[in-house]
Amino acid sequence: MKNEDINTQPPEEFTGIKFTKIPKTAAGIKAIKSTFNHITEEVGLVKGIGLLSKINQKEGFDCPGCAWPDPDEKRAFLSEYCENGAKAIAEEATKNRVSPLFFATHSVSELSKMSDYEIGKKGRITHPMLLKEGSDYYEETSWKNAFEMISVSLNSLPSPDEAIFYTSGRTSNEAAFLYQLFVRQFGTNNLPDCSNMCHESSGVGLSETLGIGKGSVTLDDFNHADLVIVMGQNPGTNHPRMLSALKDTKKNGGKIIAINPLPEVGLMNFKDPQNPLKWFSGDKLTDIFLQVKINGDVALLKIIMILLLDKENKDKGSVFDIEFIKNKTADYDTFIKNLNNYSIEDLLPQTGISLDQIKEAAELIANTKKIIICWAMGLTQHKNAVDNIREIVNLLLLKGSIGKKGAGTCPVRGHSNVQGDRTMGIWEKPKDAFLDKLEKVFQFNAPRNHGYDVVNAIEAMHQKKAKVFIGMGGNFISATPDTEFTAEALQNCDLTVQISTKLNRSHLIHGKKALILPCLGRSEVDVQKTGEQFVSVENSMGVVHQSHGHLAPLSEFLKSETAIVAGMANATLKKSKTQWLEMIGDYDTIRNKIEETIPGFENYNSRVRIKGGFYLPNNARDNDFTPTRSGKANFSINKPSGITLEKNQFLMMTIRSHDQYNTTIYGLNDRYRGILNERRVILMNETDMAEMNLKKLDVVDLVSHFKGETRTVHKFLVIPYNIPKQCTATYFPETNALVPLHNKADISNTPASKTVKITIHKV
Ligand SMILES: Nc1nc2c(c(=O)[nH]1)N[C@H]1C(S)=C(S)[C@@H](COP(=O)(O)OP(=O)(O)OC[C@H]3O[C@@H](n4cnc5c(=O)[nH]c(N)nc54)[C@H](O)[C@@H]3O)O[C@H]1N2
Ligand SMILES: Nc1nc2c(c(=O)[nH]1)N[C@H]1C(S)=C(S)[C@@H](COP(=O)(O)OP(=O)(O)OC[C@H]3O[C@@H](n4cnc5c(=O)[nH]c(N)nc54)[C@H](O)[C@@H]3O)O[C@H]1N2
Ligand SMILES: [Mo]
Repeated sequence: MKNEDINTQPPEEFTGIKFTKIPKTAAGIKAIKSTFNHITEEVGLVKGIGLLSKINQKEGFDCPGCAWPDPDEKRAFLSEYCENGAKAIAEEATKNRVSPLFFATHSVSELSKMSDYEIGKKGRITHPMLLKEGSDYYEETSWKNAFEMISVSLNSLPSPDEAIFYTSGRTSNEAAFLYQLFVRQFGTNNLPDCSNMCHESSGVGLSETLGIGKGSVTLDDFNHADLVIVMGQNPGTNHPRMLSALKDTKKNGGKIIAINPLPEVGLMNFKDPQNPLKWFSGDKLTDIFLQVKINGDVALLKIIMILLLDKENKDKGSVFDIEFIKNKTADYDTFIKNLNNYSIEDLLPQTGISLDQIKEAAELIANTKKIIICWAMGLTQHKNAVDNIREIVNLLLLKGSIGKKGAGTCPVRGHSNVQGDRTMGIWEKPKDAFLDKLEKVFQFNAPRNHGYDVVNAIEAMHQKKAKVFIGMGGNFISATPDTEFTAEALQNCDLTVQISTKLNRSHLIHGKKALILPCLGRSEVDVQKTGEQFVSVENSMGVVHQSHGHLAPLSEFLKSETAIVAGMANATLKKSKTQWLEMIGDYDTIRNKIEETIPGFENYNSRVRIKGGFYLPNNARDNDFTPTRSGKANFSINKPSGITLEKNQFLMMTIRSHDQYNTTIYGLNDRYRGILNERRVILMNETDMAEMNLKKLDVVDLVSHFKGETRTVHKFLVIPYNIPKQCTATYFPETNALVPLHNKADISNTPASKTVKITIHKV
């Protein structure tokens, strides 16, 4: 089989677009209907209801949908799920199977011609599978064989740094801890993870300014906030349970400001699906909507802070928290001096918002004391993404809105254990203190050189500096930028290994040899030597808690991720002093080692058994900023994006539809944006369309422009939409091929998937 026979991207075919009225509110009855449709179709109704009743219950399993926390206290039956969480569960508990017979009758090249939606619907993988060199068909193999092949490939590399070990963010603490231990005993820090493409910019910006790369708020803070600002986030689709927290803020008299290029339905209004009395009326959520241009956030925040400073200068102490600034922060004067260099007139055009509206928001901010700022990918995936985050911190510091009840930072994480994986040491840039401890507990010499992150890993494989790729979950080819380049990188490898639940495109874009290692999902029972095990995860607010599967595993050939790591390590590391196979007999022994290694996990095994789990230490929450360089919370100097567009150029953001989980496409509808049964669309401003002579449903090609290079994707339908001028939106992964690998954030190296310069060409 030749690489030319393989499709690296979804087919350029339309699926039959339909439109529906954009709803005024999110959730409500339609969400419940959609939940039950997905559950019934994939799982069957009776089993499906049983499953829903276990999601996010204290004795149940952690929803793989997102990292939004569960209430510490009350959790009613069937309460802690949402439409999209239920879809995530339905995907995992699906009746459909990808068996050895399926692989014998479907070649890799044939499967690659399908859309991601079709590939995903094929279902769960049941057996370990091997693709031999030159073959177009995966064949069944044994676990022993698979582990042996991995061992031989890894051990024949001239240097351990020629292997790459990716992690997606669903992996449990126990599996992640063993995985990084295996990789470091093997001898490398090449541990890129999905976080590199996600909240890396938040981690970098927050660590520098506040001394911790995680958010500071707890769920209860939403009950006490005067104001919640939601920036660059679409919670109605991606974190639906967050809407309940926003509703609580409103109930207690707080206000909400939304900052987004799109008037996302879930942010504007909400019907609580768990409160039938509100199914019809709904709650208004957003009080002030600032429809910012893509990447206009630093300019907007600067205008707000200039207005606040004006007011403060007229009446000292009326707006800023002077005590807090004096006692707890550093570099205030430098910050103010720099702010004075900017003029509202220069900044305003970059925001696309009227000054009156910004004044209204500034007035609200001036008059409130307890502010929470929430954000997600709309801020982290830009060239100046770290500036975005630090500028948010500046605003919070001026207001003293950190380290107190009802106030603080809230980067809303994506994958359900992405934060926990980092805590466990899945990081290409580990701190020395962590490695020192690891060496002591496990008696080996840990590698000290920093490893590859996602972007550098792709580069290394492309340059043939890395030859083995192992993916612990995720879908590397479809999640990463620059699809064609990344495909070449993966195809350069000698061996690619994917540890997966479901079939995806990364099984089809492979190295010379490839393995698929099928693993248990969250919802399934995990039995080891000492009996049934549970795992633990950390949510977006630093609560560590149990996750306990209930369903019978779908095939006797599945292994838990933890057991797969132990199997790989045991086969590969001949001289390891770690008792890999014994450790997985009882996950308590792994947790004991985590406790020995990582601060904050004292009495892990007993505290994780307390219903609801326990909070990890968080210095920013405790109003303690000593871990920073200055020992205080740091003001910082940040710049507006400064992006310039030539005539007929547009900025494109690649976003999620309502019916997808990252690269897993649940369905073809984006109900909250009124677009049904089609993903190959580009949302455009109507005036821009008129100037370009484009009409609704015109077919266009999209060309991205970066440092003289161009990249093209074909056949997209133009949709007029309420979006600022010169801004456009498309769905990922269909347009990832347009995102240049080197179009990335400063410092955090996160692909700038929300600021892609494009031109639009009618075909
Ligand atoms: N159902 C479902 N849930 C999910 C996921 C999923 O795919 N499906 N993915 C999970 C993961 S891994 C993550 S990281 C999160 C992602 O959650 P989100 O970050 O909400 O996801 P995106 O669709 O990327 O949405 C980005 C939002 O930012 C806005 N935006 C884009 N550019 C800018 C900008 O320059 N400024 C501002 N202010 N706004 C901007 C967009 O209009 C959009 O509303 O969700 C998690 N939860
Ligand atoms: N253009 C563009 N690109 C983006 C983004 C964007 O906004 N725009 N967002 C980025 C973000 S925020 C993220 S987080 C990444 C996501 O990147 P990834 O995490 O790599 O991608 P996912 O689509 O979440 O991975 C889905 C696959 O994970 C496997 N899987 C599911 N559950 C499990 C499990 O329990 N165990 C194991 N071992 N495997 C499992 C299934 O086989 C499934 O096919 O994508 C990034 N890419
Ligand atoms: Mo993410």
